[in-house]
Amino acid sequence: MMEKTLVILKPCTLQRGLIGEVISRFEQKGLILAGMKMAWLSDEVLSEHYTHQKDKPFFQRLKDSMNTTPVVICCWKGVDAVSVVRTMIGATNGRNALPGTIRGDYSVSVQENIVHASDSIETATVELKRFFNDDELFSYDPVLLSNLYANDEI
Ligand code: IDP
Ligand code: MG
Repeated sequence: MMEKTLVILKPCTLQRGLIGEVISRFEQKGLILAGMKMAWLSDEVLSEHYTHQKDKPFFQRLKDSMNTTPVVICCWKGVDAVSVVRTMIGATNGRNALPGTIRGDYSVSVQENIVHASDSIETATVELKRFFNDDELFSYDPVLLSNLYANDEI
């Protein structure tokens, strides 16, 4: 199924000059860029975004790290995009993430792990609403669609 998923390029990625590298990985895979912006996330938004971690000892430190700089927020589209992106980013802890994955190639940390990506279709829907207004997500004809997918895949 054609899906949209949310990716946040974290402050560590901005500071290390890896924004272009990471965006290139998704582009080269064949994912379709449906939205992109820069934003400085507030503690309130981060509390909502990381609510599943609110009882963890690292919760405040994680939020603080996420608002040391602005972040780059993307919406990527594709068949099974949610699971494709999760597979591409690798395990949460960069030290365990396999080489070839984004975290495996660029991170040695569990917290400073380059990207956030939605972990399910339901989460993606909620997270895209959290970070994008309707008019900030774009639908257009990717000219190479027939080179990315067979007819029966889309
Ligand atoms: P995910 O980003 O792979 O989906 P989650 O379990 O949803 O992982 O955790 C959200 C974020 O919280 C991680 O990306 C990471 O930055 C941070 N995090 C998770 N576990 C730890 C930890 O044990 N220590 C510090 N930060 C953590
Ligand atoms: Mg998660």
